[in-house]
Amino acid sequence: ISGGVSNVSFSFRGNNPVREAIHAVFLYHAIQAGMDMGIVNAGQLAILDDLANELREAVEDVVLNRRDDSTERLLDIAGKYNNTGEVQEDPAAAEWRGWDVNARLSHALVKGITEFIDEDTEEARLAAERPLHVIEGALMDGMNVVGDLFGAGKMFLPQVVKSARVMKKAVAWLMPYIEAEKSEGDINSNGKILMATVKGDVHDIGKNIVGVVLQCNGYEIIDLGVMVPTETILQRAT
Ligand code: B12
Repeated sequence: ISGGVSNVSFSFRGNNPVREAIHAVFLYHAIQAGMDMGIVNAGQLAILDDLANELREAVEDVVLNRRDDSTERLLDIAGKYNNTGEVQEDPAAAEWRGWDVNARLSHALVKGITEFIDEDTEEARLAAERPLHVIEGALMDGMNVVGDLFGAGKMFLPQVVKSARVMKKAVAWLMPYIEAEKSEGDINSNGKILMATVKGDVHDIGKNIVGVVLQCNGYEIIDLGVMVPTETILQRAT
């Protein structure tokens, strides 16, 4: 059993203390489980017992898949470890709460902060003409910032997963208001629409929004979900 060990920590590029901790923990457990050749940068390998307890425990939770919220817990503390391994406090932590609502929504999406998303989305909704405009405006703008940072290698997949959760929470807040806009007399179906995200693709936030909007406009939606093989889509459509 062999492999390049640094692959397991690739999503933490730019944060060497966390990467080295992941390598140390992974090697320790993988060797016990039978790994007999690992490609490692020996000069950059942390000693397992030298790791801060908090970091080691969070990394072990991820590597051993011990908890459902392992990713969040590691992400929460990862930012505290700089290149010297010292714990840093973020002085600007609360400053963003004073910003304008669009900037706050964008910040929450980029940083993956769910704490204030309901109240901020509500504030944006009250200021908007229609609830859908909040999605099409501030939330999409924020997601595009996330996409650009990710595309540029400045944000990593676990962080984008957190952004997606923030987006989903904001959209969930707006959904009842979007549904409430449905015209009362719309009893007849305008037709059926089959929706799916194709095999290999998990991006479903946009699809789900489109599904609800179409439903509100009198269409009957058959949503097959994500990662749907072509044959299944064709079978269902015929
Ligand atoms: C959130 C996100 C994720 C989340 C998805 C969570 C989820 N459940 O959806 C996670 C973290 C899982 C993810 C994973 C990956 N992602 Co991603 N992700 C994004 C991100 C940042 C936002 C997408 C989003 O939700 N936007 C908000 C919604 C509301 O907008 P939307 O999707 O565009 O939908 C609107 C319209 O497109 C349209 N629409 C959408 N669907 C439909 C359907 C119909 C019928 C109609 C009419 C209209 C319509 O209406 C919607 C409302 O306006 C984008 C970047 C971006 N700016 O889009 C990258 C992005 C899409 N991801 C990208 C990549 C590369 C990946 C990964 C391959 C990364 C990796 N190395 O593993 C994986 C793929 C995993 C997989 N197997 O699919 C690339 C895709 C590049 C490409 N063109 O192929 C992007 C563009 C980022 C980038 N710049 O590199 N990702």
